[in-house]
Amino acid sequence: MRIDVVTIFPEYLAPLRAALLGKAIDRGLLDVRVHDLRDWTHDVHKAVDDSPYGGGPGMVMKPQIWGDALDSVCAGDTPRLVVPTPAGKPFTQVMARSYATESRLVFACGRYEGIDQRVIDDAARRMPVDEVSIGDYVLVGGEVAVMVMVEAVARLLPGVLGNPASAEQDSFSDGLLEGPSYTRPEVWREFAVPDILRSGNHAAIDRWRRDKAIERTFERRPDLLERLPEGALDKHDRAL
Ligand code: 6GU
Repeated sequence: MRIDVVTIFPEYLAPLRAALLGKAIDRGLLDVRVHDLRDWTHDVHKAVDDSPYGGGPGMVMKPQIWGDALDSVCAGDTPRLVVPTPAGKPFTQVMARSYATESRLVFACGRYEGIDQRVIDDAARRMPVDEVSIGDYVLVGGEVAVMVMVEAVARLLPGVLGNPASAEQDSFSDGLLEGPSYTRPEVWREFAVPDILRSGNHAAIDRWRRDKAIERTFERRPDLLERLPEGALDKHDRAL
């Protein structure tokens, strides 16, 4: 998969080349290209923003520069364009799975009060465009949101995770939060590992893990239980 990121802070995206994603890049599973938006400016000041029509605080990113940048980065291709914004639709694991099937993603990072809307409307005439938020809080710009989304997508690409079963067992893949995990020692600071996990009875262990997942989801994210597909809970689950 190829991922392009256009930003006025290219150095901010450096962590994408570290750790697991760095390894995926080195192994050729992922091609990440970060572009400096200011490369498409024409004036000596390399200005990328201007005051908003209609007044108000903050600055809006200029359409001409973004238009040229996206024309150049998307040239001859139809990638999916993702524009991070707190006003976007919420990013979810379902979207991460869908993005992981694309051959190309282009992320357009806005700063200030955002990008002139016509940039998004124009791009949408030629390619699929998503304005996406990573949660109900406000960041300074889209860069960190891009890192979040790229990490969520990249770990789903074939070969990126050492053990593909980890992606299948994630919180959210069955619509429930994952329950607690334990490793050695058996007792630590007076806390013992639950006996059942050492019983060797794998059917009972699976049942216990599912019970814990349901309890945790009920306590922390009751909204997720409401949204489970019909038939996702069996009789035992519903008795909890
Ligand atoms: Cl995607 N961008 C910005 N700037 N703030 C956010 C966000 C995105 N998602 C939540 N807050």
